[in-house]
Amino acid sequence: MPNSATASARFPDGFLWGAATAAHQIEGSPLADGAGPSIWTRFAHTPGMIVNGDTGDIACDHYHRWKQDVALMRELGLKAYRFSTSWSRILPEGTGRVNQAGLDFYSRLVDELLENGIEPLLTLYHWDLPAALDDRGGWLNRDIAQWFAEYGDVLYRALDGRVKKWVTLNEPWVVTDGGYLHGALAPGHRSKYETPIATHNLMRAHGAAVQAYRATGKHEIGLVVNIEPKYPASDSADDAAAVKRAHAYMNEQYLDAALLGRYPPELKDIFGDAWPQWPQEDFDLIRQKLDFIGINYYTRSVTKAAQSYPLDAAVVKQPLGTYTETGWEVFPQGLVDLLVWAKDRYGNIPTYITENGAAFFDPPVAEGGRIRDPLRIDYLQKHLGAIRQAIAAGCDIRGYMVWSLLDNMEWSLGYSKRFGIVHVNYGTQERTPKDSAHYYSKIVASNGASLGEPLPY
Ligand code: GBH
Repeated sequence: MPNSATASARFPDGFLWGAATAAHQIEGSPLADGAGPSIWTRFAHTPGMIVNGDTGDIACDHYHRWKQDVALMRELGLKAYRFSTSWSRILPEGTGRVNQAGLDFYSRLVDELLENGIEPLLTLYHWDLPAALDDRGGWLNRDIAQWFAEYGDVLYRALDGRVKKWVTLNEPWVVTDGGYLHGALAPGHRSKYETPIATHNLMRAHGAAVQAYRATGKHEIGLVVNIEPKYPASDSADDAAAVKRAHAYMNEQYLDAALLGRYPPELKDIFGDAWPQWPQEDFDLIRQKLDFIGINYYTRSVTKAAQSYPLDAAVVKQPLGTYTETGWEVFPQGLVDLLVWAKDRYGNIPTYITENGAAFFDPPVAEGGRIRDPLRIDYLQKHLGAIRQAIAAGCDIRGYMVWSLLDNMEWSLGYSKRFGIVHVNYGTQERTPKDSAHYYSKIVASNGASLGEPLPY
């Protein structure tokens, strides 16, 4: 497609510009006001699991500073805010008794957002499973589909109407790959046998929560997945096969289940005797009509065949590539490729980019409170350009949420990596918008028109 066509293409009217966070990464006070512990509270307090022994006990203290954080979003002109609710604040045992104080916290937050003209997007599950449910098998217990639907129902009844965009799960791939296969994330298991079971129960829970939403909710619900396009390291048949496996495992597995009612056949080759046969009625539960999908995009991977457990594939570092502080390659074209792929495979379902962003080392706060983060600005500019290209190619993209509003608790990397467009001083809890926040703010105000302007460096 000619560059002139993409350069003149505009973002659609009403494009939803926002920022994203997740409960455990910013709130702190995980046990306040009657909340039960989650697997992340437990994991972070298990020695050796998090870099520097960090925990989410204080994080960004958003649990107390939510009002000022909403004021900050308003100053930046954000039109939307994607956040997640903590299941064990609302249902301390995961099921049964509702903790009203936990529910009230989110109800106040939603009211404050609406009063400031910011649309809430609520994610039910961003990885912080109630510890009480983990004690009953967690994602390995088939009953979790009902537990999750019950939790969703409590929130739908309390907030639907005020919240009009709901997300069931954030990145089920990360939940199982990190939590059940490689063990770097809570609950820290390492089992090829458990992984497909956890995946399947996540997808059944997703389906059950959508079903419950249709019974009471009147607005929109969808699923958020992380997608990383896979490109072959060479033109060998072995590398092509490795790409197919990696792509099926990470990218097709969840959307195929949710939207097509099946898993890609490569999964059987990957998991071998650990791959179960599932009854057809499970897929009838999993496959529900969705109002939208959310895609989180950070990077691509160039993939080669290699001995690895259980994928037999490895990522090849690119000698001329640019990498962020988490070691992920900056590759905006991958976002165009994946959005076009998703449109063609799943039928152009309304799509939000629900996360995109990068960790870079930021210099200390300079005089005048300025934080120069040119690499993050460059990252945002290139990825927003990619989205504009995908829109020009016919993809139905409705909005963009930068990851993240605030520097925050980067899971097992603790506070060592900063993804925020707003800097957080963890000693004082002072928030300072970085240059990227001011840059993004202009983009939001101009509905993307300022993207064509020269960068402020
Ligand atoms: C998201 O997941 C999470 O939703 C969010 O909570 C988190 O803070 C944010 O990203 C930043 O990490 O090593 O080159 O093979 C990110 C999903 C999946 C993206 C694994 C990077 C590995 C790339 N990630 N992927 S590579």
